[in-house]
Amino acid sequence: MESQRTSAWARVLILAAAAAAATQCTPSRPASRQAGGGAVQSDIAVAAQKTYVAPGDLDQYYMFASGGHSGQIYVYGIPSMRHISTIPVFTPYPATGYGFDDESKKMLGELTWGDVHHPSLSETKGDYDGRWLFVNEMNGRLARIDLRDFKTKQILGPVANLHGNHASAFVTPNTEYALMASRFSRPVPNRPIGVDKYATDYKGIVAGIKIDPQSGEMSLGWQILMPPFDYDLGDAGKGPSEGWFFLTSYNTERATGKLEVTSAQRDRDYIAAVDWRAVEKAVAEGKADTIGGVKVIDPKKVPGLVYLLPCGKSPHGVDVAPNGNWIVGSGKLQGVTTVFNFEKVQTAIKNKDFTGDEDGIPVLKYESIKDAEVPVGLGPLHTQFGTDDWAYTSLFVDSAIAKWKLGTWEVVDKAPMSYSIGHLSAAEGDTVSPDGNYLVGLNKLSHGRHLNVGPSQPESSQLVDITEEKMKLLYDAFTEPEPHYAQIVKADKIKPIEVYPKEENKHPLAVWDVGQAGVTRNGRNVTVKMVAVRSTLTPTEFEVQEGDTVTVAVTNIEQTTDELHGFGLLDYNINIVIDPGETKTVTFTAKKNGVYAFYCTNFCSALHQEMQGYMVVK
Ligand code: RUQ
Ligand code: CUA
Repeated sequence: MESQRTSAWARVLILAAAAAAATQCTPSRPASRQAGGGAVQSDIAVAAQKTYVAPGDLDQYYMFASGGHSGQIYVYGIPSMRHISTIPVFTPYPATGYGFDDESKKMLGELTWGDVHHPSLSETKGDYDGRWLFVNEMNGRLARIDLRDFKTKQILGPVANLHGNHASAFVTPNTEYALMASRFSRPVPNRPIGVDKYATDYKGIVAGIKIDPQSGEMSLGWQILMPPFDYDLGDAGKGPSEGWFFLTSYNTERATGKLEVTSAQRDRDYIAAVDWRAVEKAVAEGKADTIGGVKVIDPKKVPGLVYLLPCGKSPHGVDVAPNGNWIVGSGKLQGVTTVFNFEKVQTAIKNKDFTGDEDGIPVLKYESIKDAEVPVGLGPLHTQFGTDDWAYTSLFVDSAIAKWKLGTWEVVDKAPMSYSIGHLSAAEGDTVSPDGNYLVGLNKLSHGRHLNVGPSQPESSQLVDITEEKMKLLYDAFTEPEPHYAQIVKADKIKPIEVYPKEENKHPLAVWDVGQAGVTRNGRNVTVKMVAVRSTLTPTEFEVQEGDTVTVAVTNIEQTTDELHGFGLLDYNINIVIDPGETKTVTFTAKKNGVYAFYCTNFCSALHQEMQGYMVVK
């Protein structure tokens, strides 16, 4: 087994080396110190200077990176690549008390694990507007983070009918919808039908999640019943293609079992093009059925909503270019990436230029809708965009980034990545107006780019300078596992608050005066209204009876930024953190009689160690 694995990787590496040798362009990167020489040293100096953010200075960009199956979002500054914050989303995080207080615990529900893949910043007219960040999760959920305070405010789902939400969140250019789709088909509604009926009785689902333009509140929009393919990635159309969603799919063979063989039979799979405005209209006209509480449209009964664009082979990423007319689809088992022309797609639809259908969904003729097959290299996955029509495609097998030009389709440069790049993210690189400047390769393996810590090697992402003709590697950074997609936004677009203003705190259990702090009892329910302010938690002691249901509501009455307090209760698995101006509650059952200490867990002042008290259980 072990030797088989090694040889597979050896093959990948040989391929990568051969490809690197074959390319005309010598990728530039800071040479290692061992290479010596004046010019080399100055290259390193240039790279160092470009990433060095001096003490007191701030980064130019925020990068929001998915944390994969850690369930979290990690925030980095660019160009320093410093990890500056962790936003807990689908997984408890004691550092901020997330998943311990009543509210976030309720939001997480039964699941304390999530698999985050694609962060999606809210947009206005196709540009990031700095309001919210939406993130998908494989267990059929979507979360909204408010960028006013970098906190998770809503988790929607698990959404009915849809299994394995990977092609998500990808909001529309004016944040009307976020996308969801099933990677795993199954019977809809879910019921125990054997896998032998997969091809006929299992269904895929593509869903539009409605977003309230004022509050950002997400609600179930609609779903489309799709053939049982694996929907993999998506993107929203913009400009001329605004109003459409594009989704790659693999396993259009409708195969089961060993997919690495059974799903790689066809030369072409599909990109599904969904006219979401038409879907919205059809749903409003009552053409949907309600399944599992969601409006579901069957395109066999309602034609004109979905079309299939053939795309080779086992496509992964699909990315709409800034001008909205080019749709780049990358077949991960190919050496080219395909560029489709949206105008041609529209013409083909009008002329019924179809080659067949899948469960009633028309398949467009490949030759009629493609503009180019760009020879980017082996294993193309994702494409990001820069200024002046530059496009950057990640190559997993080649372990490199290819730079090419939209319109001329010329590949002009390749930069090696260490190793096996997955996603890549350019500064505002999926908006209508990319910034250029920086690109980050989010690598799947790191192979010794950091100090050795054992069999699980630290993940590595690489910062690349894209201001010049040749891409230049600037920096290797540890990124929290498991990095998938990331988005990079100009720092001045994000305007976080300093404190929660007192006037905005409408919590029914908030107390703003230590004189009002105290304990009330209602039958077996005890409520402790507690005030946290440097350097006391008031009341400093309280008594309850064994078996009581106890709610501790802590208000941090500080109005100074960064003055957080914690409430940790020993032996109770409780730690909540309260930001200045916030009230949070935690509810638990007083167990075995005895004395239990509580204390402030967030270092807040010179007398932080004194910020402690006792709960006596009688
Ligand atoms: S995927 S390495 Cu989960 Cu976005 Cu492409
Ligand atoms: Cu309050 Cu430490």
